[in-house]
Amino acid sequence: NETLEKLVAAIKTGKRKDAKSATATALENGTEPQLILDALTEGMNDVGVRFRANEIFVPEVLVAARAMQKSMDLLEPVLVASGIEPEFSVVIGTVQGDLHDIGKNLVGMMLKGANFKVIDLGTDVSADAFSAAIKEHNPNVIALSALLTTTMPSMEEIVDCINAMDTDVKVMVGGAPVTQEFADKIGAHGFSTDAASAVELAKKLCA
Ligand code: B1M
Repeated sequence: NETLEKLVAAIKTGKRKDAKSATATALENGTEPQLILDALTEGMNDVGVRFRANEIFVPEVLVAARAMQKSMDLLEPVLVASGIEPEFSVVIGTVQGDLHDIGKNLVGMMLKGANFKVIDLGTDVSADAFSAAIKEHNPNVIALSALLTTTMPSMEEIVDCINAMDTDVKVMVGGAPVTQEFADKIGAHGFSTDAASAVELAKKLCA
């Protein structure tokens, strides 16, 4: 699909306008939102590989992330357009010390697409902020994202704090360095490797 190839290229090179117009064209052509998401992930994965190989640096990664956000701005309403009142709610955030939000945003979007109410606390979210959000919103699920090995301890601290509260809320965790083994060790209720399986997991935790 030529449009999706253009989208992948726009993400790789951080071209915001191209990312936006390719996304708009793909949507007009009736492309499955999942295929558009796959193109975004492919572009961003390539950026990750080149960043690791020291071929590109933080500024290039940032423009790629912004191009991806432009595309996601158009994609989100399409995913959310189900119009049915959400039955379950999720509070999502990237853990304290961690500013990576692309994966978290994808998970949030997919959850909205699956008709969850999503309360997004953003990045660098403390245990206190999560516990305040539990009291305020009484969600079914808390979803924690971490992309740095150095912020995995924050994830553990937040899970400890939530598990010490008088609540039935279920905690799910994810992000590139997180494993099932780590999730089990810190007492999380679930782990998933990607945004699509995060939706399946959230459904299972709410059942
Ligand atoms: Co950073 N960064 N970064 N970075 N960055 C990584 C993560 C890194 C692996 C790159 C590398 O060096 N190889 C490395 C971490 C090393 C480690 O800890 N082992 C790293 C580093 C070191 C850093 C800095 C420390 C760099 C520096 O300043 N020296 C710094 C830290 C800042 C901070 O957070 N305090 C930093 C900064 C940045 C940018 C700001 C430049 C930018 C973030 C922009 C943004 O998010 N708004 C950035 C980016 C973009 C990356 C890479 C290139 C891409 C991450 C990404 O968005 N991937 C990344 C290298 C890589 O992963 N290839 C890297 C795409 C995204 C769709 O995937 O987030 O994995 P991901 O999400 C997936 C799954 O993991 C899962 O579903 C998603 C979709 O399938 N998932 C969940 C995620 N959360 C989930 C939650 C769930 C379930 C599933 O349930 C709750």
